[in-house]
Amino acid sequence: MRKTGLINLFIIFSEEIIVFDSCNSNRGLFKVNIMILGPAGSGKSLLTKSFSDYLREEGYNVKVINLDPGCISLPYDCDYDIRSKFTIEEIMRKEGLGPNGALLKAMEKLSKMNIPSFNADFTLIDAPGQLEVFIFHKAGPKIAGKLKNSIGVFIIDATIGVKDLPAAYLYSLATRYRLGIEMINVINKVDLLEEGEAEKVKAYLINPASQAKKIKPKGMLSDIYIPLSELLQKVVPAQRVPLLSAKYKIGFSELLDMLYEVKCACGDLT
Ligand SMILES: Nc1nc2c(ncn2[C@@H]2O[C@H](COP(=O)(O)OP(=O)(O)OP(=O)(O)O)[C@@H](O)[C@H]2O)c(=O)[nH]1
Ligand SMILES: [Mg+2]
Repeated sequence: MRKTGLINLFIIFSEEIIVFDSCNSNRGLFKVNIMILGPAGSGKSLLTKSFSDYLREEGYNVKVINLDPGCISLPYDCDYDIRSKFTIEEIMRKEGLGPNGALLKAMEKLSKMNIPSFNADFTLIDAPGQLEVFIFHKAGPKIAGKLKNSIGVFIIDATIGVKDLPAAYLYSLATRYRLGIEMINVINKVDLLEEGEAEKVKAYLINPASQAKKIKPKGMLSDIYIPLSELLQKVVPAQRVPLLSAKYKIGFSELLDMLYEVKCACGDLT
Protein backbone atom coordinates (compact mmCIF):
# COMPACT_ATOMS: atom_id res chain seq x y z
CA MET A 1 0.00 0.00 0.00
CA ARG A 2 1.46 3.36 -0.98
CA LYS A 3 2.12 5.35 2.16
CA THR A 4 0.56 8.64 1.10
CA GLY A 5 -1.35 7.77 -2.05
CA LEU A 6 -4.68 9.47 -1.46
CA ILE A 7 -5.31 11.12 -4.81
CA ASN A 8 -3.68 10.45 -8.15
CA LEU A 9 -3.91 13.07 -10.90
CA PHE A 10 -3.04 12.03 -14.45
CA ILE A 11 -1.88 14.86 -16.68
CA ILE A 12 -0.98 14.12 -20.27
CA PHE A 13 1.74 16.22 -21.91
CA SER A 14 2.34 15.13 -25.51
CA GLU A 15 3.46 11.50 -25.21
CA GLU A 16 4.28 11.54 -21.58
CA ILE A 17 1.90 10.72 -18.77
CA ILE A 18 2.79 12.39 -15.53
CA VAL A 19 1.28 11.07 -12.35
CA PHE A 20 1.10 13.36 -9.36
CA ASP A 21 0.56 11.35 -6.26
CA SER A 22 -1.37 12.69 -3.28
CA CYS A 23 -1.07 16.29 -4.34
CA ASN A 24 -2.52 17.50 -1.09
CA SER A 25 0.59 16.57 0.84
CA ASN A 26 3.59 17.92 -1.11
CA ARG A 27 4.38 14.35 -2.11
CA GLY A 28 4.13 14.75 -5.88
CA LEU A 29 7.48 13.11 -6.48
CA PHE A 30 7.84 11.77 -9.95
CA LYS A 31 10.67 10.50 -12.11
CA VAL A 32 13.45 11.18 -9.69
CA ASN A 33 16.91 9.72 -10.14
CA ILE A 34 18.57 8.83 -6.86
CA MET A 35 22.34 8.49 -7.20
CA ILE A 36 23.71 6.31 -4.45
CA LEU A 37 27.21 7.63 -3.81
CA GLY A 38 29.87 6.94 -1.24
CA PRO A 39 33.40 5.66 -0.70
CA ALA A 40 34.36 2.11 -1.65
CA GLY A 41 32.62 -0.45 0.51
CA SER A 42 30.33 2.05 2.26
CA GLY A 43 27.25 0.02 1.25
CA LYS A 44 26.09 1.58 -2.03
CA SER A 45 25.01 -1.70 -3.61
CA LEU A 46 23.33 -3.08 -0.50
CA LEU A 47 21.52 0.23 0.07
CA THR A 48 20.41 0.22 -3.58
CA LYS A 49 18.95 -3.21 -3.00
CA SER A 50 17.31 -2.69 0.35
CA PHE A 51 16.03 0.84 -0.29
CA SER A 52 14.55 -0.22 -3.64
CA ASP A 53 12.84 -3.16 -1.89
CA TYR A 54 11.51 -0.78 0.75
CA LEU A 55 10.16 1.67 -1.84
CA ARG A 56 8.42 -1.15 -3.70
CA GLU A 57 6.89 -2.38 -0.44
CA GLU A 58 5.58 1.18 0.02
CA GLY A 59 3.86 0.89 -3.36
CA TYR A 60 6.22 2.92 -5.55
CA ASN A 61 7.29 2.09 -9.03
CA VAL A 62 11.08 1.64 -8.84
CA LYS A 63 13.80 0.96 -11.40
CA VAL A 64 17.42 0.21 -10.68
CA ILE A 65 20.51 1.05 -12.72
CA ASN A 66 23.97 -0.32 -12.09
CA LEU A 67 26.72 2.04 -13.27
CA ASP A 68 29.56 0.07 -11.71
CA PRO A 69 31.40 -1.78 -14.50
CA GLY A 70 33.83 -3.29 -12.00
CA CYS A 71 31.52 -5.39 -9.86
CA ILE A 72 31.32 -9.15 -10.26
CA SER A 73 27.94 -9.70 -8.67
CA LEU A 74 25.10 -7.52 -7.42
CA PRO A 75 22.59 -8.08 -4.63
CA TYR A 76 19.65 -6.89 -6.82
CA ASP A 77 18.20 -7.43 -10.29
CA CYS A 78 18.73 -4.36 -12.42
CA ASP A 79 16.72 -2.77 -15.18
CA TYR A 80 19.89 -1.48 -16.80
CA ASP A 81 23.38 -2.79 -16.18
CA ILE A 82 26.43 -1.02 -17.57
CA ARG A 83 28.17 -4.42 -17.62
CA SER A 84 26.01 -5.36 -20.59
CA LYS A 85 28.12 -2.79 -22.53
CA PHE A 86 31.56 -3.25 -20.97
CA THR A 87 33.31 -4.42 -17.83
CA ILE A 88 36.58 -3.39 -16.21
CA GLU A 89 37.93 -6.88 -16.74
CA GLU A 90 37.19 -6.76 -20.48
CA ILE A 91 38.82 -3.33 -20.84
CA MET A 92 41.91 -4.53 -18.98
CA ARG A 93 42.19 -7.56 -21.24
CA LYS A 94 41.45 -5.86 -24.56
CA GLU A 95 43.44 -2.69 -23.99
CA GLY A 96 46.28 -4.05 -21.89
CA LEU A 97 45.53 -1.66 -19.03
CA GLY A 98 45.84 -2.01 -15.27
CA PRO A 99 42.75 -1.73 -13.03
CA ASN A 100 42.99 2.05 -12.59
CA GLY A 101 43.68 2.77 -16.26
CA ALA A 102 40.73 0.56 -17.15
CA LEU A 103 38.56 2.44 -14.67
CA LEU A 104 39.46 5.76 -16.30
CA LYS A 105 38.70 4.31 -19.72
CA ALA A 106 35.40 2.97 -18.43
CA MET A 107 34.41 6.41 -17.11
CA GLU A 108 35.19 7.95 -20.51
CA LYS A 109 33.04 5.35 -22.23
CA LEU A 110 30.26 5.89 -19.74
CA SER A 111 30.29 9.66 -20.27
CA LYS A 112 29.70 9.14 -24.00
CA MET A 113 26.72 6.85 -23.53
CA ASN A 114 23.06 7.48 -23.01
CA ILE A 115 21.79 6.32 -19.67
CA PRO A 116 18.16 5.18 -19.94
CA SER A 117 15.46 7.28 -18.41
CA PHE A 118 12.63 5.25 -16.91
CA ASN A 119 9.05 6.20 -16.29
CA ALA A 120 9.27 5.30 -12.63
CA ASP A 121 8.69 7.13 -9.37
CA PHE A 122 12.26 6.42 -8.35
CA THR A 123 15.23 5.26 -10.37
CA LEU A 124 18.03 4.20 -8.05
CA ILE A 125 21.51 4.41 -9.53
CA ASP A 126 24.30 2.42 -7.96
CA ALA A 127 27.43 4.51 -8.60
CA PRO A 128 30.84 3.06 -9.46
CA GLY A 129 32.71 1.54 -6.53
CA GLN A 130 35.77 3.78 -6.94
CA LEU A 131 34.01 7.04 -6.20
CA GLU A 132 37.15 9.17 -6.49
CA VAL A 133 37.60 8.15 -10.12
CA PHE A 134 33.97 8.91 -10.82
CA ILE A 135 33.88 12.35 -9.23
CA PHE A 136 37.39 13.67 -9.93
CA HIS A 137 37.50 12.55 -13.56
CA LYS A 138 35.80 14.90 -15.99
CA ALA A 139 33.38 12.12 -16.87
CA GLY A 140 31.65 12.22 -13.46
CA PRO A 141 29.96 15.65 -13.83
CA LYS A 142 29.15 14.79 -17.46
CA ILE A 143 27.38 11.60 -16.42
CA ALA A 144 25.55 13.32 -13.57
CA GLY A 145 24.52 16.09 -15.97
CA LYS A 146 22.80 13.56 -18.21
CA LEU A 147 20.52 12.45 -15.40
CA LYS A 148 17.69 14.89 -15.14
CA ASN A 149 15.94 15.51 -11.87
CA SER A 150 18.48 13.78 -9.68
CA ILE A 151 19.36 13.78 -6.02
CA GLY A 152 22.54 12.30 -4.55
CA VAL A 153 22.48 10.17 -1.44
CA PHE A 154 26.00 10.26 -0.02
CA ILE A 155 26.84 7.41 2.31
CA ILE A 156 29.14 7.95 5.25
CA ASP A 157 30.22 4.69 6.85
CA ALA A 158 29.26 4.89 10.51
CA THR A 159 32.34 2.96 11.57
CA ILE A 160 34.62 5.85 10.56
CA GLY A 161 34.14 7.35 14.04
CA VAL A 162 33.41 10.92 15.12
CA LYS A 163 37.04 12.09 14.97
CA ASP A 164 37.31 11.27 11.30
CA LEU A 165 33.91 12.58 10.30
CA PRO A 166 35.26 15.89 8.92
CA ALA A 167 37.19 13.93 6.29
CA ALA A 168 34.03 12.06 5.25
CA TYR A 169 32.06 15.28 5.29
CA LEU A 170 34.63 17.01 3.07
CA TYR A 171 34.42 14.12 0.66
CA SER A 172 30.67 14.53 0.48
CA LEU A 173 31.06 18.27 -0.11
CA ALA A 174 33.60 17.66 -2.87
CA THR A 175 31.21 15.19 -4.48
CA ARG A 176 28.35 17.64 -4.33
CA TYR A 177 30.53 20.41 -5.71
CA ARG A 178 31.84 18.29 -8.60
CA LEU A 179 28.56 16.66 -9.57
CA GLY A 180 26.45 19.77 -9.04
CA ILE A 181 23.46 17.93 -7.63
CA GLU A 182 21.43 18.18 -4.44
CA MET A 183 22.86 15.85 -1.85
CA ILE A 184 21.58 14.16 1.26
CA ASN A 185 24.21 12.78 3.63
CA VAL A 186 23.30 9.54 5.33
CA ILE A 187 25.15 7.42 7.87
CA ASN A 188 25.08 3.73 7.00
CA LYS A 189 25.94 0.62 9.04
CA VAL A 190 24.58 2.06 12.29
CA ASP A 191 23.87 -1.50 13.37
CA LEU A 192 27.63 -1.82 13.91
CA LEU A 193 27.84 1.06 16.39
CA GLU A 194 27.77 0.87 20.16
CA GLU A 195 24.74 2.44 21.78
CA GLY A 196 25.14 6.21 21.99
CA GLU A 197 27.84 6.34 19.32
CA ALA A 198 25.30 6.80 16.51
CA GLU A 199 23.81 9.81 18.27
CA LYS A 200 27.28 11.37 18.66
CA VAL A 201 27.87 10.95 14.93
CA LYS A 202 24.50 12.48 14.15
CA ALA A 203 25.04 15.42 16.52
CA TYR A 204 28.37 16.17 14.87
CA LEU A 205 26.93 16.17 11.38
CA ILE A 206 24.11 18.49 12.35
CA ASN A 207 26.27 20.89 14.30
CA PRO A 208 29.98 20.32 13.58
CA ALA A 209 31.35 23.48 15.19
CA SER A 210 29.88 23.07 18.65
CA GLN A 211 30.40 19.29 18.73
CA ALA A 212 34.06 19.64 17.68
CA LYS A 213 34.82 21.57 20.86
CA LYS A 214 33.48 18.70 22.96
CA ILE A 215 35.59 16.08 21.22
CA LYS A 216 38.99 17.52 22.29
CA PRO A 217 41.21 16.02 19.58
CA LYS A 218 44.92 15.64 20.33
CA GLY A 219 48.16 16.27 18.38
CA MET A 220 48.16 17.50 14.81
CA LEU A 221 44.41 16.89 14.57
CA SER A 222 43.70 19.54 17.17
CA ASP A 223 45.13 22.27 14.88
CA ILE A 224 42.73 21.48 12.10
CA TYR A 225 39.74 19.75 13.67
CA ILE A 226 38.05 22.78 15.20
CA PRO A 227 38.72 25.26 12.32
CA LEU A 228 37.66 22.61 9.82
CA SER A 229 34.48 21.89 11.73
CA GLU A 230 33.72 25.63 11.87
CA LEU A 231 34.22 25.86 8.14
CA LEU A 232 31.92 22.89 7.57
CA GLN A 233 29.28 24.52 9.73
CA LYS A 234 29.43 27.58 7.46
CA VAL A 235 29.35 25.88 4.10
CA VAL A 236 27.14 22.86 4.70
CA PRO A 237 23.44 23.63 4.80
CA ALA A 238 21.81 22.65 8.08
CA GLN A 239 20.34 19.26 7.39
CA ARG A 240 19.27 16.35 9.49
CA VAL A 241 21.13 13.14 8.77
CA PRO A 242 19.30 9.81 8.59
CA LEU A 243 21.00 6.98 10.44
CA LEU A 244 20.62 3.90 8.26
CA SER A 245 21.35 0.27 8.18
CA ALA A 246 21.16 -1.08 4.66
CA LYS A 247 21.50 -4.52 6.20
CA TYR A 248 18.51 -4.26 8.55
CA LYS A 249 16.46 -1.61 6.65
CA ILE A 250 16.73 0.95 9.42
CA GLY A 251 16.02 4.66 8.88
CA PHE A 252 14.41 4.35 5.44
CA SER A 253 11.24 6.30 6.18
CA GLU A 254 13.33 9.32 7.27
CA LEU A 255 15.36 9.08 4.08
CA LEU A 256 12.18 8.93 2.01
CA ASP A 257 10.79 11.99 3.80
CA MET A 258 13.99 13.89 3.08
CA LEU A 259 13.89 12.97 -0.60
CA TYR A 260 10.41 14.45 -0.78
CA GLU A 261 11.51 17.56 1.06
CA VAL A 262 14.47 18.11 -1.28
CA LYS A 263 12.29 17.62 -4.34
CA CYS A 264 9.44 19.85 -3.36
CA ALA A 265 12.00 22.47 -2.23
CA CYS A 266 9.59 23.56 0.44
CA GLY A 267 10.74 21.25 3.17
CA ASP A 268 12.89 22.14 6.10
CA LEU A 269 15.74 19.64 6.25
CA THR A 270 16.89 20.58 9.71
N1 LIG B 1 26.62 -4.44 9.12
C1 LIG B 1 26.34 -3.82 7.98
N2 LIG B 1 27.04 -4.13 6.88
C2 LIG B 1 26.75 -3.47 5.73
C3 LIG B 1 25.72 -2.50 5.66
N3 LIG B 1 25.69 -2.01 4.40
C4 LIG B 1 26.64 -2.68 3.72
N4 LIG B 1 27.27 -3.56 4.50
C5 LIG B 1 28.35 -4.47 4.14
O1 LIG B 1 29.45 -3.72 3.68
C6 LIG B 1 30.12 -4.42 2.61
C7 LIG B 1 30.16 -3.54 1.37
O2 LIG B 1 28.82 -3.35 0.92
P1 LIG B 1 28.51 -2.98 -0.58
O3 LIG B 1 27.05 -2.75 -0.68
O4 LIG B 1 29.12 -3.96 -1.52
O5 LIG B 1 29.31 -1.61 -0.67
P2 LIG B 1 29.63 -0.75 -1.98
O6 LIG B 1 29.76 0.66 -1.53
O7 LIG B 1 28.65 -1.05 -3.04
O8 LIG B 1 31.04 -1.34 -2.38
P3 LIG B 1 31.86 -1.04 -3.75
O9 LIG B 1 30.87 -0.99 -4.87
O10 LIG B 1 32.80 -2.19 -3.84
O11 LIG B 1 32.51 0.27 -3.50
C8 LIG B 1 29.34 -5.71 2.41
O12 LIG B 1 29.96 -6.72 3.16
C9 LIG B 1 27.97 -5.40 3.00
O13 LIG B 1 27.27 -6.53 3.45
C10 LIG B 1 24.99 -2.21 6.87
O14 LIG B 1 24.09 -1.37 6.94
N5 LIG B 1 25.35 -2.90 7.99
MG1 LIG C 1 28.91 -1.66 -5.07
